[in-house]
Amino acid sequence: MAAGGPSASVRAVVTAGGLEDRLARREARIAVLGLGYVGIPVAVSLAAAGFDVVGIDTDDTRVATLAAGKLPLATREPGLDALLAAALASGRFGPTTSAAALAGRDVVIVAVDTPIDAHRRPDTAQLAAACRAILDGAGDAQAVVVESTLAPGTMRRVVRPILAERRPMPLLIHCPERVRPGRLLRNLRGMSRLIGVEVPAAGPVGVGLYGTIVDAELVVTDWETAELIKVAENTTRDIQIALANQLAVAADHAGVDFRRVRDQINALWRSEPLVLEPGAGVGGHCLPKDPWLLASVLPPDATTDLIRAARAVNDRMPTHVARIVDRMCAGLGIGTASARVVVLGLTYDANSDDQRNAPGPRIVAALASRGAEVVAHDPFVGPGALSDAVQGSDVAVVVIPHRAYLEADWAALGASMRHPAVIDCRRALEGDALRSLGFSYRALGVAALR
Ligand code: SAJ
Repeated sequence: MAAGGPSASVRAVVTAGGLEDRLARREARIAVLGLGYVGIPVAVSLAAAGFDVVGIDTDDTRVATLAAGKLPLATREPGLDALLAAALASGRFGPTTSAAALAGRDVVIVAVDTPIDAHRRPDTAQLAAACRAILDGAGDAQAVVVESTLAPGTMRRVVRPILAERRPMPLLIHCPERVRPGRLLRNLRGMSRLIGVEVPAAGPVGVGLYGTIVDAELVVTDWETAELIKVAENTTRDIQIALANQLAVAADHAGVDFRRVRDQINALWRSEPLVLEPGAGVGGHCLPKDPWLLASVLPPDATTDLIRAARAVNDRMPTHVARIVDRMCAGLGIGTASARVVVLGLTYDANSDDQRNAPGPRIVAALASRGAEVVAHDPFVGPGALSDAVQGSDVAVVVIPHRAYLEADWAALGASMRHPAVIDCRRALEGDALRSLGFSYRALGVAALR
C-alpha cells in the first residue's frame, strides 16, 4: 500500500483521537527511547520539524555528551552536529536518563538495540525493558513506534503483550530504521520507510509523524511484512557480498582475476550490478546480525542453509586473508611465524571509526596465532603514525581502504619496510604503481594464492 491520503473512514477514526491533527500542528509531544545511531537523528530531526522532543537513554555519559552539544557516535555525520546544536538551542530537545520524562508524551519512539545472543537468537531484553518503561511511565502515549530492527513476529509476541496491559492500548507501529552510519541524516531524510501497523488507524499516524522528517515514500503495511522486509534487506546484501567473497576466494585459488569475472557477469545485468565487491569480511552492526533475526523465524526443521552459508563465507574471510599472508611470506622466503605484519584498518568500513564487528582484529588474531609479530594501525582508532606502524615490517595488509592509506607515500613506506610487500584486501591501491616501486603486491580476488 502506498503512502498518501488516508481513506475517509480511517481519517474519521484517527481524528477522534486527535493525534493526527496534533502531529500536523506540531503539538504532539514526543519521546525517543534510546539515543544511538537511530534515536539521535530522529530526535533532533523531529525537534527541527517543530516538535517538543525528549530523548531518554540509560547511559549517563551519552546523555551528558549530547547535552553538551556533542555527538556520542563513532562516525562523522554530516549535518548532525548542526541539527543537534539547533535542537538544543531551540529548547525543543533535551536528553535525559530519567524515565519520568515519559510522562505527558503523546508519542514514544523506541530505538534501542535488538542484538542477537550467544546462540544467535534474538535478544529482546532491551526492547522489552523499553516497553515496560512506556507502560509504567507514558500514561498519555497514544502511539508507540518501534524503529529497532525486529525478528518477524516480535511486535506481536514481545511488544504487544506488554503494552496491551494499558487500556486503551496505544497505537503500535513498527517503522524499521534504514540509516547507515556515516550518512545517518541523508538516509533518514531520503530513504523510503515502512509503516507497519496492526489496526488501520495507526497508518495515518505513522505517515503523519514520519512525513514531517522523511522526504520519501511512506509505505503502510502490516507489522510482520515490515519486520520481514527489514531483515530481508540486510540478509540479501549479506548473501550478495558472500557470493562476491566466494567468487574472489575461488579466483585466488584458480589464479584468476575476480574483477574480470565480475565485469562479465555484471555486463549481463547492466542496470544493477549482480555481483558486489569482495573484502576482508562483513562488519558493522546490521549485516552480521540481521540474517540471524530472519533465520530465527524459521521452524527448526526448515532449511536455513543459504543464510547460514552466507554468514559462514563472510565470517571466514579474515582466515582467507591470513592465508594470503602465508602465501606472500612464502614468496618472500620467510615463514609467517617469523614475519612482522602490519594490519591497516580496524574499523568495518572506509573512512569510518565504527569498529563494530570489524574484520581487522580477527585478521590480527589469525596472524598472531600463526606466531607472526603483528602491529595494528587505524587512523580512526588510535594515535600513532602510519610510518611508525609500517616501519620494519615484512608485509602490510590493507584491510580497510581508508583515504589515509590510499593517499600515503608508499615509496617512503616501502623504503622503511624490511620487505616492501602489500596485500590489498579491497583492491583499492594502484597495484602496478606499487610494483614499479619495488613492492610485492597481492590483492584479494586476484590470483592471490598462486
Ligand atoms: N562490504 C563488502 N562488499 C561490498 C559492500 C560491503 O565487503 O560490496 C562490506 C563492508 O566493508 C562492511 C559490510 O560489508 O564491512 C557492511 O557494509 P554495508 O555498507 O553493506 O552495510 P551497513 O552495515 O553499513 O548498512 C546496512 C545497509 N543495508 C543495506 O544496504 C541493505 C543500510 O542501508 C541499513 O540501514 C543498515 O545496514 C542498517 O542499519 O540496517
